[in-house]
Amino acid sequence: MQKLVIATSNPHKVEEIAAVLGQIGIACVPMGEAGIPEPDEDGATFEANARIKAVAYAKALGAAVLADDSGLEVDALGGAPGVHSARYAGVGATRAERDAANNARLLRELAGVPHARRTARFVCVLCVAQPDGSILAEARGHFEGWIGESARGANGFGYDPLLVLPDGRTSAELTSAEKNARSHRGNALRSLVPLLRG
Ligand code: ITT
Repeated sequence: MQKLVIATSNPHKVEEIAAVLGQIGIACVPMGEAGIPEPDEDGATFEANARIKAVAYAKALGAAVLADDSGLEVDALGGAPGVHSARYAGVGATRAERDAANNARLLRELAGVPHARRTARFVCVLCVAQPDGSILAEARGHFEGWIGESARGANGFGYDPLLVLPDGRTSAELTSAEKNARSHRGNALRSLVPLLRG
């Protein structure tokens, strides 16, 4: 079985990535508490930030790593929160508190916007870098829906309770297998794997 280090501080990402890659014989190793300072994610695009993370952690760990930069684009907000999704409502607090504050801000920003104009998508860009900083492979995936009027569902993380899918459920109402089968991250992983094999 091949192994890949997953360079993220987000345990939900590790779980989702490990589930999809595990099905095709790639074992995922979380980077753990290696004490490596988090690089500044100051890129203007998901691609730039995925590269910043992959290169920084690959060099620091001396291993090939996979990094994930992801977020939510809302059409009625000109693509916001976009690359600022993680810190949309500010920094500090726990991950769960940040997620709740981000969701509350998003609902406030969209107050009064009708369903038809609440189109949105999750975006995930994956980047695999080698210890010398070179990029081995990159891939992008999308997950389309609408922002609901209120949060629904207890699965997943982040903005999942607010992304309503064509079948009427939110992303947080999917099982993890259902989410991985259609999500931005699942789609990006399925595009990435042939590039890694090549
Ligand atoms: P790392 O940078 O350490 O990987 P992070 O959680 O800070 O962890 P990002 O900078 O890529 O990751 O920010 C992603 C943001 O988008 C964050 O607010 C997530 O909650 C949200 N997000 C990403 N994927 C998501 C998903 O599958 N479902 C719901 N929200 C998601």
